[in-house]
Amino acid sequence: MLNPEIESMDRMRLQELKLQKLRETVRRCEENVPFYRKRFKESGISWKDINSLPDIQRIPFTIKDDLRSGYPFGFFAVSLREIVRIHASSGTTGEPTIVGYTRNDIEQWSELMARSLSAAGVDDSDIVQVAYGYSMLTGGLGFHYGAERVGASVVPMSVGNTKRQVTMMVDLGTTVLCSTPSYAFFMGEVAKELGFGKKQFKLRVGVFGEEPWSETLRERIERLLGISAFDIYGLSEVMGPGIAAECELRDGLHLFEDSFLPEIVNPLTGEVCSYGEQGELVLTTLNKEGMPLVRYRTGDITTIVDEPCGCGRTHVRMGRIQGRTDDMLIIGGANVFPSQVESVLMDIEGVSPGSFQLVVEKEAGLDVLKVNVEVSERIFSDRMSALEDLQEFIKSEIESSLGIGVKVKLVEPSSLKQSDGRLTRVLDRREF
Ligand code: DLL
Repeated sequence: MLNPEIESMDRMRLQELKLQKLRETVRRCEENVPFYRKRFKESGISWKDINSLPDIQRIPFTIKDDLRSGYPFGFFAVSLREIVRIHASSGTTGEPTIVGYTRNDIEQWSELMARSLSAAGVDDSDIVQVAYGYSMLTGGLGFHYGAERVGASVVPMSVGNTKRQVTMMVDLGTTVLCSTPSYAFFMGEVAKELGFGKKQFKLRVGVFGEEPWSETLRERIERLLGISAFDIYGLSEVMGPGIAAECELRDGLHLFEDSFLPEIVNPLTGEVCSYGEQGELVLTTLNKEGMPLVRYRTGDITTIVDEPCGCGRTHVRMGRIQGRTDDMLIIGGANVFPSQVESVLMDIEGVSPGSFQLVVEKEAGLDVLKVNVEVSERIFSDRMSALEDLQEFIKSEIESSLGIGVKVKLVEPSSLKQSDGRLTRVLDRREF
């Protein structure tokens, strides 16, 4: 359900509100967070100098390493007495970072999660199964509080124990599933093994995020579970899930501008890009008390559009996350993300979509991208000519998606994993 007062606010008024909140946030950081006080002083800026939204560009970025330098509580802007919850980021790109929330922050977060779930059509008649982890990560509790705020009946399953999870879904008549897209897909497969299908489920909506996924995966999950699947985005440093979410039109994720100020910057130079251009998302919190952040570089690559949406919401829309700056490869001048290759492989039978490796090398001074793809046992033992045909087909599909030439090699199942079971997705062997 749309909340017209905030979600479809006139854009001029929204900009005024953002400026007022931005000044307040910068002031809070300057007065209460020693890191920011020092940073602002060094760059000769104070909250009093912020008189328009573009003035934010005078403030330096905050990066993950800054947060690490303040581990664990160095970025808190209030005393620990006022912090009622502590979470951590997933730490997939290094050490985890700690985030603290005041009571108001939890209220705000629940409200934004309720907003996200309502945008996906969830209401108080729904049974919402939360299959994100209930842990220091923000998925489980973030969805839990939001779904309760909507008035739905919440089933706090957490992640794992999949057979029981599927059985509960059938027994309780769960109507909304919240999980990572890959776990939703896995659940669908386990359900099939248990003899359950769409007929036994009452599911109608899925709200999926926490990891990159593609339109192809969306379609596959929708078919498997008989649902409409919605994308939701967030990161714990800035709050958790509920920073941006899709509405019923599913044409981009509305980024909640009354609470966050988004910018898109060139990931290499830090220059601010105009809306519509692809770049790194940078976020400033506008309401947070416990751990406000100014110009935080998310590392996520996307675009922002500020054209009106048919749903009536006026907040800008963010495109699907295309990848992370740490994953982005520049090959012969083109930007390439592993997720693009994954998306292509997803549609091809006989290959496992996640099991591939990109190797970039220099040959005669030119960048060459090699894609090693694991194929299933059945395909691998097929005739040589069939393998060659498949290889050629994969090559042309990847080339048309990336817009550059590639070399493809099909390899045996499980051969790309290292001895610790992990697969290094990108090997950049170029010497710069
Ligand atoms: O993943 C919060 C979350 C929980 C979001 C549940 C959505 C649903 P972190 O553990 O801090 O927080 O990881 C944040 O995950 O910077 C993105 O790279 C990635 N990510 C999150 N949502 C999406 C999405 C949570 N919808 C990091 N699409 C972010 C692509 C996503 N990537």
